[in-house]
Amino acid sequence: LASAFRQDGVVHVPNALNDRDLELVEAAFDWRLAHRAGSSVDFYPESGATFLTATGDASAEPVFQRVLRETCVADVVAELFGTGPVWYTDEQIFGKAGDGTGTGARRTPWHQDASYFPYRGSKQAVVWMSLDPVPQDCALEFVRGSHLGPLYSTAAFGTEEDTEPLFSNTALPRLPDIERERDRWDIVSWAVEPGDLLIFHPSTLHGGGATTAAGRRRSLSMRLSGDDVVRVAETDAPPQFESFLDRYWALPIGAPLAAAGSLQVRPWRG
Ligand SMILES: O=C(O)CCC(=O)C(=O)O
Repeated sequence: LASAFRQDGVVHVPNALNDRDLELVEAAFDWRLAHRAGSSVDFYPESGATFLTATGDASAEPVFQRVLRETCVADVVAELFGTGPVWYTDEQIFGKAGDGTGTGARRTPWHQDASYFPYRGSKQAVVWMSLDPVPQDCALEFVRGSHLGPLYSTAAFGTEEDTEPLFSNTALPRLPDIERERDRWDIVSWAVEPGDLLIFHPSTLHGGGATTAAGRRRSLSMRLSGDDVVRVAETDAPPQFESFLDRYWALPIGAPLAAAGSLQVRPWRG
């Protein structure tokens, strides 16, 4: 699994969570949803479908600590990293649902999570967990191996052109239009059941995950990092982007991310 993660930048781990684990994940999703004020965006409201996201660092919350401590999520990531401790950095939820009549929630624009954050390293993992079954034709999609290629600018989301950067003064190259030339990219995806994990490097290009008009998908992503992750200068987002990132922005360039005092989840130091 670790060598697939290193090479492809994404792995599918079926049936990793049991029913009790899933209850914890659902409680964590619900907590972030209930506390999303100030950290949440509703995209494409004109479509009638639901497409919301919210981000933050809820690692002080007991329900998040239970997911991190009691389920295998952090263990699998520790195995992928191979050596060194694992720290929690933040979480993101997506809630998507069709309008129940004719319109599904549209695709998530292609993007790389790493361009939104001021740190880089090979030991980074986004653990994406869906609380609802995701059929193949609505799957989250990844460009295999793209975490080893260029880092592109952020995607704005919610705009007419999916490759439009969120910040206009970006120094990073604009995202390629992957959706218009899908044949040129090595795109992989998996149908997913609740309990499966999709684990990807934050530099892996990913997108997709539409829902049908009758469909609904609630996902929780937990982002974790290891001991080679450092604060870098080259980043797309300005320092005032997402206040929960302040402690990372405050680090000197080159400092290990762990110096920011994130929760260490393996070995557990809660
Ligand atoms: O759930 C989705 O539609 C997108 C997930 C995603 O892009 C992310 O977690 O970065």
